[in-house]
Amino acid sequence: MNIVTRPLETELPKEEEKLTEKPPMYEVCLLNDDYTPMEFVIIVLQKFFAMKKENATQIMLKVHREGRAVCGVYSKDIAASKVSAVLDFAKVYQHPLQCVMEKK
Ligand code: TYC
Repeated sequence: MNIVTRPLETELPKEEEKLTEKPPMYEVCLLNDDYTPMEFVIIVLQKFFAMKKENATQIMLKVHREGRAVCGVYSKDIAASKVSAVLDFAKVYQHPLQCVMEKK
């Protein structure tokens, strides 16, 4: 529908909505497993999610007890690079640590 035939009041607000829509954000989560050492997970949280040791310990324990926890919320690109960095780091040390991103 072009600008001449388009009904003014029905179409215009939708177009404006699109312009003001915020980009989606993604949660980056760590998943529990039985083999990755707790101390290694704490290091990951400090190194890649800028957590202090006390907070990193709490998040690690949440993952350990509940199966997963959110480590941070980022734009799509930053979330994807956090996931890759964590998985690469775990691979180097041969730990099976899993990290995923999920649209909020
Ligand atoms: N469950 C692991 C252990 O008992 C610790 C662990 C915590 C592993 C968090 C992964 O994301 C994780 N050694």
